[in-house]
Amino acid sequence: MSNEMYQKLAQSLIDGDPDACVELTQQALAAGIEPMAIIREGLMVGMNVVGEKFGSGEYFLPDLIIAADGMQQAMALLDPELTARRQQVESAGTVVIGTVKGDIHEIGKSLVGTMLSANGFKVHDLGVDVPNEKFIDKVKETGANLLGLSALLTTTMTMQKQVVEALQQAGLRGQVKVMVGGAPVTRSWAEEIGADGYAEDAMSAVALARKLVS
Ligand code: B1M
Repeated sequence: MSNEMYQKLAQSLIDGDPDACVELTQQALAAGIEPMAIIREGLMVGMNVVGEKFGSGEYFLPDLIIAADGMQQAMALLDPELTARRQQVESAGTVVIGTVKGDIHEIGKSLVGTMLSANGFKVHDLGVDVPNEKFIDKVKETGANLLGLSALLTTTMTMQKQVVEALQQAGLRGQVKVMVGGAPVTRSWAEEIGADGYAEDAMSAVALARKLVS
């Protein structure tokens, strides 16, 4: 039953049909499927196919935009459900998170932010295309102990390095752990730029965040 639902959800993104995506997400929730499973097994599977087709030249930018619209509308339904499952724990820490300068990919970063928030972290989400200084200012202002930097483009990953350097220059490196992620980001990149950790997806981001601030 749910396998078929996941496939239909993925297909709605591949077909560029945001209305069907929203309807299927509502149906999946009504059927009692866990929001994280809807994201992982349905939406992300479809989004990855769209990304592959774009990479191979079969799809064009409008196809990406329509798929992202479908996924964002579905996420608007899933976010409150994820938050409603909020763990009743003492504040796990304060996180500043954003997508780095020059990069407007929002969905993965927002999902990581939602999951951190649902797991007891106080999250300040700066959005996308965030200038380096804005990360620094927000860490100063909030006294955050964790900074999350998302980058989805090979061309913008370098901003993660620049932010780590800027933290150092501002004398804040000792106060805040840095977590990096995003499709092109790897563990070895995280090590190379002096970040404290790399997470592959939203669930592992929560586990890593807990480890880093403990
Ligand atoms: Co763009 N895009 N895009 N795109 N896009 C990719 C990333 C790409 C891989 C597609 C491809 O070619 N196959 C490619 C990048 C190639 C590269 O550099 N390696 C690409 C490109 C080239 C571009 C443009 C340059 C296209 C153009 O204009 N010619 C352009 C760049 C714009 C810019 O940012 N300056 C562009 C634009 C767009 C849209 C605006 C149309 C749209 C984004 C809309 C939006 O976010 N509001 C878009 C989309 C949708 C994608 C794909 C298809 C899907 C991204 C997504 O939302 N995935 C993507 C292909 C792909 O990734 N398969 C692609 C779903 C999301 C839940 O997953 O974001 O990976 P993801 O997040 C995951 C993990 O990565 C991780 O956890 C998340 C949840 O599990 N994670 C973290 C993410 N951040 C983290 C932070 C952490 C920890 C984990 O700690 C802080």
